[in-house]
Amino acid sequence: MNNDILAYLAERRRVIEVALRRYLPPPSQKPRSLHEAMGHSLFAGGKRLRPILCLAACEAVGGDYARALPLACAVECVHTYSLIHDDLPAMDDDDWRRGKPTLHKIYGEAIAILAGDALLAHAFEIACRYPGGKYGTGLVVAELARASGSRALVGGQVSDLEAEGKVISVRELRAIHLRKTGALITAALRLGAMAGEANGESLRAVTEFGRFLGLAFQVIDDILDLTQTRETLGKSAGKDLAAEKATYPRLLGLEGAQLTAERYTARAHGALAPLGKGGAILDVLAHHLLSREN
Ligand code: GRG
Repeated sequence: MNNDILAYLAERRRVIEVALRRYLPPPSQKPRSLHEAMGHSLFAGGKRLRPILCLAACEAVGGDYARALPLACAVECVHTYSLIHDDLPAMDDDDWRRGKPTLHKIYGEAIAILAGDALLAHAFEIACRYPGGKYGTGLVVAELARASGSRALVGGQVSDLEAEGKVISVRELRAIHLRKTGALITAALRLGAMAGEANGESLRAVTEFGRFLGLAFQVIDDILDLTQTRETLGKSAGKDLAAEKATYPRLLGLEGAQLTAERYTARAHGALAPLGKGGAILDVLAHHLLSREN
């Protein structure tokens, strides 16, 4: 099964890379520095987790994944913008991302900020290519906007920054993770399910799955930050401890955090029941993410 999932992931990554290259302005287009910088981050070797989940959710509800491709690529552009901005000196001040020096280290802060801005705008241009169906284009674009905004990704990032150096409860930490990490993962799944013309019950199931998968993903991210090297992660390790960040391992210990990730994955599994056999690929992906090393 492990070989099967690795082959599936490689194939999906290939489909997504081809589509992203088609949608992104070429580096030959002016201003070259900006388009080069956008491409540098977008093609630096990310796992493509969110777009893969988007395509898988479309298929899980019986749809043709090709319909979800613009939405999957739009989500990856939002995610990549958020990483570029998160790495800036004003935020996490990171030197490494996806195994390469961070964008501001190569192109300077101004271009890194602007490349992030342009990727965010570009995400919405791509999302508007979704032709609509049972769920109209306006509805899916609004879904992506909400997941990217002040009540989700950006708001979660602000709460995360404000929690640095403070003692917070597991409940408060979970609320941050649901927005900072979970909202975009959930949106990727929901957008895929919408492109697959999901019925109300299936859309609710995919949403519940996304919430628990997002939480499990972040807990594992916290564990990896403590236990892995920069070479394995492709980004700096041990940053959370240095920044006195509230994390699951800090609040629950490493073993407690691992158990929590397993519990969240079990809840994600449980949420898939209404999808029947269609949900199998989402289940396999959730368990694969639990044992990831980067
Ligand atoms: C700047 C608006 C704004 C938001 C930043 C992305 C983010 C929010 C913060 C990054 C720090 C962090 C550890 C976030 C939680 C987990 C996460 C998003 C990890 C990175 O995602 P992966 O592992 O990355 O899917 P790749 O590079 O594989 O795409």
